[in-house]
Amino acid sequence: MNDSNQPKALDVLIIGAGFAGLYQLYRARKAGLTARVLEAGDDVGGTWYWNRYPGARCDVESLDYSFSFDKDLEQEWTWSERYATQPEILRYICHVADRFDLRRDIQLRTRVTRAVFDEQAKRWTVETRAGESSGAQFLVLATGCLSIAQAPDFKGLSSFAGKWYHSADWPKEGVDFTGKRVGLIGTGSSGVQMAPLIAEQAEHLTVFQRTANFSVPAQNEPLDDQAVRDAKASYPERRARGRETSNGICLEANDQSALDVSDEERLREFEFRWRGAGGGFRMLRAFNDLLINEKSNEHAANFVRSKIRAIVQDPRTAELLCPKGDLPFGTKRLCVDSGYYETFNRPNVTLVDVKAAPIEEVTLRGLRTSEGEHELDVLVFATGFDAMTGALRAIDIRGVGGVALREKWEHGPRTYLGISSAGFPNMFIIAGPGSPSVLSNMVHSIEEHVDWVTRLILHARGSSRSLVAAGIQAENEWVHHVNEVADRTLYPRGNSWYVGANIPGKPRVFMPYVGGVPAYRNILNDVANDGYRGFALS
Ligand code: N01
Repeated sequence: MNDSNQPKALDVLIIGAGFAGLYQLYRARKAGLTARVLEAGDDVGGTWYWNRYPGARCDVESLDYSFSFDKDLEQEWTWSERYATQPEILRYICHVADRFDLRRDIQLRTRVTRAVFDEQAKRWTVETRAGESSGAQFLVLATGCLSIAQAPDFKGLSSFAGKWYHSADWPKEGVDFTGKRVGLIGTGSSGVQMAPLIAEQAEHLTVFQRTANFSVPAQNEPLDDQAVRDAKASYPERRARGRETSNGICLEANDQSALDVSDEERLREFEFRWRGAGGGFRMLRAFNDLLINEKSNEHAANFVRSKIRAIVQDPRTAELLCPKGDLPFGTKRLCVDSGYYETFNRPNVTLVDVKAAPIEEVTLRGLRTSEGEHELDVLVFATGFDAMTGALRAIDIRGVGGVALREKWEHGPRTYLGISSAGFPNMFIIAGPGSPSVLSNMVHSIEEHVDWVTRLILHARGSSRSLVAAGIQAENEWVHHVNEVADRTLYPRGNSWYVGANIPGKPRVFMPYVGGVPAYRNILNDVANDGYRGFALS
């Protein structure tokens, strides 16, 4: 940041120092561009900096959820578990920042509040909460898809005598639940991951569930020396296989319909994917039509329900934990857990149905539902995020003619390829709405976007163009395509954050691109080979 408040002649200004911002900085530097990152946190890491709650780990296996751009980095870093914990992922991200000497171009503790495009100068100027400003020709929004926490505005929260925490803003020093009566609100991925650990420590854990979600066991395990050696020796093949799967993760897919096999065969496949060799998102690949065919989907849903009933000893609790109603399996982000359902067999854990008896208020001593008061010492919100658009809308972004992105996106996000938005030239979004993003291995999609955006910038520079602008027709066609592809699936049916259903008043739009990683890559390649079709370079 400059001292005199005058915009600096920077090529690329990047907002956010998570996986996306770090890689964009690395790639820009390699391309000979001057670049700088502004980051709100007091260290790098993005999602993995903020989400420090007990049990936080990635639901994509570490060998996939890691950078592939540097072969030496792959060889020198050793993951200790199949699914890395948050501290291990954060250590990895810090290692990347140090190893590639990225920190000298990262300004921490800097919250960007506004970004304005100057049509004359063809440059962006950003302003920060501290009142500083900085400018660059290109603006890259590496602000993350799940970075604006959503804490419900419960009546009475300020009167609560105990402490409360949100999963996405967890204290660095941790929280000691020993001897405490803890109330956990939210049973998505975060709640499902933290419940078993809180239950082990707390005197009592009350889980307040509004909607039962599907969860499958991670089947996490340590990676022993042999597994690590094998993985390191086969990284190129693993990455290549991953890139050819619909979500960019190296998982075995079964290319059969769930309706084309016998009951025994179907059960065998589901069991295989639930047990030791399987686990996690493998369940979504058990058959090729689980997310497009209602009947196939119902088979998977019934299988998971049967598992819940077999694990949870109290039949009433088991029934409450079984997802019901119009929630096709996997259309809300599938939770990947380690002992979630088993937790409800502990004598110190209670499940409360807050759909039947809604939360009315937080009181001095706890939380009141329509059925009565629960006395609690600590409240934990695992209530999610204003996903995909929240971090972009949190910045007052002004494009051509002073138009605000917030206004343009009033009825839902509109992008060309999930990368650019018409009227906002020289601005790029990494893994934004309209791209595979959260439906894919984020690290893979981030690398793909950053590489593509950097090539586009170099292409513009190489042909002496200073302005890169997505066209409105190309954008309209892309938005139509994103919706059309989503509507061929069961995804839009789930009341999930994928459609903004968790944020009161948010327009219901299926935000990520469900066409799959390989198809999307082909489109990106075609657009580039066609002279960046749909972009005006001037
Ligand atoms: O948030 P969520 P999350 N009263 O939105 C409930 C990623 N992630 O932080 O379903 C009562 O999924 C809400 O209930 P309902 C991953 O992509 C990844 O858990 O709206 N309850 C729901 O149960 C994930 O999908 C990892 O009825 C209220 C919960 O809060 C995404 O982040 C780990 C409520 C929110 O679930 C978000 O996950 C963690 C209210 N007023 C997160 N408001 C891994 O990699 C909300 N809820 C494993």
